[in-house]
Amino acid sequence: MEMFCNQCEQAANGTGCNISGVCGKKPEVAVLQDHLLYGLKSLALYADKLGRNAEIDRFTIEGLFTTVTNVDFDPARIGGMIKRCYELKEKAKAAAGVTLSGPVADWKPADDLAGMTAQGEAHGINTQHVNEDIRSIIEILMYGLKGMAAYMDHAMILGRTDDDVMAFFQKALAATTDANLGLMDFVGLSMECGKQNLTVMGLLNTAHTDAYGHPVPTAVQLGTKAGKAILVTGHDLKMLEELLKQTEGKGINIYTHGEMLPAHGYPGLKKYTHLVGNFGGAWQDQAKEFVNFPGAIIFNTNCIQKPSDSYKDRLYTWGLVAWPDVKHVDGWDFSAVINTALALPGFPDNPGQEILTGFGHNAVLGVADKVIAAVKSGAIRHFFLIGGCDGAKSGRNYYTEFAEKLPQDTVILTLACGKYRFNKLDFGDIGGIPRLLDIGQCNDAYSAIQIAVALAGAFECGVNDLPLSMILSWYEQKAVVILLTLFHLGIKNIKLGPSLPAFITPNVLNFLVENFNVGPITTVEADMKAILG
Ligand code: FSO
Ligand code: SF4
Repeated sequence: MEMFCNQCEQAANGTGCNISGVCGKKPEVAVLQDHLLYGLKSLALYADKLGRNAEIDRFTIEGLFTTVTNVDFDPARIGGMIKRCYELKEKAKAAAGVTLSGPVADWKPADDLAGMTAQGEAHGINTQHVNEDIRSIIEILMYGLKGMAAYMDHAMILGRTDDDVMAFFQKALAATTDANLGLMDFVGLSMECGKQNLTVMGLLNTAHTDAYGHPVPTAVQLGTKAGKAILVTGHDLKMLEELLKQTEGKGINIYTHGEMLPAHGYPGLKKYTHLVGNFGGAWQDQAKEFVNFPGAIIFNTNCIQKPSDSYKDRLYTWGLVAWPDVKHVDGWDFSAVINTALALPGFPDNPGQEILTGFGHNAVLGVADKVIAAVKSGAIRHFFLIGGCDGAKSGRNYYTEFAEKLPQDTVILTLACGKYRFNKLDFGDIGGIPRLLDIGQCNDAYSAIQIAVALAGAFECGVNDLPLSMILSWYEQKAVVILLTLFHLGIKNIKLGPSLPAFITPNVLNFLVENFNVGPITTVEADMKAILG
C-alpha cells in the first residue's frame, strides 16, 4: 500500500515517509488519516454554508487533532471517525438545505475498513494541488489548522469555544478544495490561521487560569516518593485534575511526564499534595523511561510512540490518543488506571534534584520592574526564547549547547518539551531573577507573546526591536501554527531547527525569508555571534 506523509520534522530522508512512518505510523493508518481529512473537507463545504453547529464543530476539531503526529495509530478508531464524518456531512447537507456538486461534496466512504483504506489512497497530500508551491502553502495551512485544532480541543474540554474561530476552520477547510484559489489566497488564509490561533491560545490561557489560577514559580521534585504511582503524560490539565481528585487519599502519588511538567505551577493543581514530582524527560525518551516506572501510565495527548511489551499492559490512553491493543479510557472514570497502579509496586522514597517551573506571563510581569531595571542597568544584556519541541535527532544537541554557552548576562525563556535539553542545568540568577524561566507548555506560547508585548510596551519599541531572539525547535503541527501566529504578529529573525520542514518548497521558503527573515539554525558559535556580536 502506498503512503506519503511529510507533516513532521522526522519526515524520512528530509522528504517524507513513504514505506512506513518514522513515527511508527503504518501505511493503513496514514491513508485512513488522509481519508478522514478528505471527509472533513467534504463536511466543511456544508458546515461553511450551515453556520455554527456545536456537534459538527466539535467533531471537526477532534478529527483534525486525530491526524496530528503521534496522536492516533488505531485504524479502527479512525475508521469510526470517517463513518461519523459522513453522517455529520449528510446532517449538515440536510440542515443547510443546499446540494453542492463535485467529487469532494459527493464524498461517500465505503462501509468497511478495507474499503475506506482503499479509498484513502486516492486522497494523499500530493493530490491537493498540481502546482508544488500552491501544494506547499496548502500543506502549511492544513498543518496550521491541525495545530490550532489541538489547542482548541483543550479549550473545548474546559468549556470554551469561539464562533469566529470555528467559522474560520470550516471556511479554510472548504477553501482547500477550491480550484479557483491561487497561491496568494492560501498565503492569506495561512496568515489568517496564525491570527485565529492567537485567539485560540488566548482562550486556552484564560480557560487554564480561570480553572487553576495563574502559575506561580514552583520547585518540582525529580526524585520519587514512597507509594503507588501513576504517570501522566501529554498536555491536558483537566484530565490531570480529574485524576488527582479520584486518587486523593488512596496512597497513590501522581507524577508528571514531558509536557505535563508545568502543571505543577498552577495553584489549583499544586494544592493536591499527592502531585509529587516529574518523572523522565521529553517524549522521545518514553520507551526507555517507562520501563522503569513501577506504576500505571496514561497519555492524554501526543506524543505517543510504539509501546514495548515491557510496559504496554500498564499503559492507558485517553481523549484522542490511541494505539491498537492499548487500553483506552473513555470519559472521566479513571478507576481502571487506579486499580492498575494499586496492583503495582510503586516507588520507594528517593529524593532528587528540583527544577523550577511556573513562570507564566503573570509571574514574570509581576517582577517586570526588576526585569526592566536589570535591562536598563546592563545586568541583563539579552533574552533568548529557546523553545519548541524536542525530538530524537542528534542535531537537537544544538539547543543544549546554545543554552550552555550563553553569557551570564543573558536570560533564557523556554517553553514546550524542547526545554528538556537543558532544564536540569544550573544557570544561576541575575540579581534574584533566575536565568532560566520556564513559561510552560507549547500550549502556553500565548504567555510568551504576552511577556514580549509587555516588554516592548515598557521599552516603547516593537517586539522586533527588543533585545530578544527566538531560537525555536519544531517537531509537529502545533509548532507550525505557533510559527504562523508569530508571523501574523510580524515577528522576524526567528531561527528554526533542527531542520526546515520537508513540505516547504524553495519558492515558499524564499517568500518566508523575504518577509520574515526566518532562517535555519547553523552552528551555535555563528548564530550566537550574529545575535550578540
Ligand atoms: Fe512536545 Fe509532542 Fe508540546 Fe508537541 S510533547 S512535541 S509541538 O506534541 O506539543 O511540545
Ligand atoms: Fe513520517 Fe512524521 Fe508523517 Fe510520521 S507524522 S509518517 S514521522 S512525516
